[in-house]
Amino acid sequence: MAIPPNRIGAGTKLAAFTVLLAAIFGMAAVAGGAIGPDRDGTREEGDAMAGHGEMASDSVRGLAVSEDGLELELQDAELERGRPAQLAFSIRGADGRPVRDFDVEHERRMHLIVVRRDGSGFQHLHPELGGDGVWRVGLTLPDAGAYRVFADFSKDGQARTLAADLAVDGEADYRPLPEPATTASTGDGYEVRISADSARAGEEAELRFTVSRDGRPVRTQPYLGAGGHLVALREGDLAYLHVHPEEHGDVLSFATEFPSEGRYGLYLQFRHEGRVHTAKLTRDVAR
Ligand SMILES: [Cu+2]
Repeated sequence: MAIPPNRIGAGTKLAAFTVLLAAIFGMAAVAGGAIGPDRDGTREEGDAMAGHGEMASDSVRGLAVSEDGLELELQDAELERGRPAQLAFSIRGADGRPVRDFDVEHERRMHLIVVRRDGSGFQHLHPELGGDGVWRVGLTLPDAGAYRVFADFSKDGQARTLAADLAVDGEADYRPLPEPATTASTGDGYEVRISADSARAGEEAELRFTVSRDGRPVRTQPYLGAGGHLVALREGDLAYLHVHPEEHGDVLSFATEFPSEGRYGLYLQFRHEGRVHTAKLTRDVAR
């Protein structure tokens, strides 16, 4: 399952925000058509990178399944479609043993993002660490296809995102991201609106979201130590950014730096009335 580590830049911390960026390889552009989970020989790192030739190396953490001696190891890289399963994984250190001493970040020591290669089926989970050094979490994937699993954690004060592939058997029905829009529904009664300011590659952009329900503004509740969480995934290679907002209140404002031009899927998560809601929006970033 190992994808060779492929560093494309040194990590830097952007302002006071946690901006994690993992460039994911072995995922030739979804935009170019559906790629089956078991199609081999599609690991076109060079081509994939060429398409993002001016990727700002400073903001790219450039990591895949391993980085600086830490490696994400999924115990099982295949799940049965629609069947509740337990995903088990460990983070192994340079000595090959499971790491156990993680930092608490946003109230949890491990954040796990699971998403299908086309950006559908987003899940944000919080696994539990067992005494054996293995993280476990219940996971059901209703659709077939290739998924990316992002382990988002911090160790010794250093934020990391490692990612691995997970397959669900069957014929995958991949779809492109929806066209960009300024509003999205969470599917459970909330509407999210994004400010229309343009975002440019390599420049800090402020993304502002407002949440409403039945036409009335909603003030979100703190969720995992922040007013909201935003994950951005670049279409095609699923480069990953996780950003936290500047302020609480009626407007959730995220200072985000997109590493390159292109289309991104944005996943905004907020809490209201004790429940977590997710809205998905598409955003184009200009050169
Ligand atoms: Cu989390």
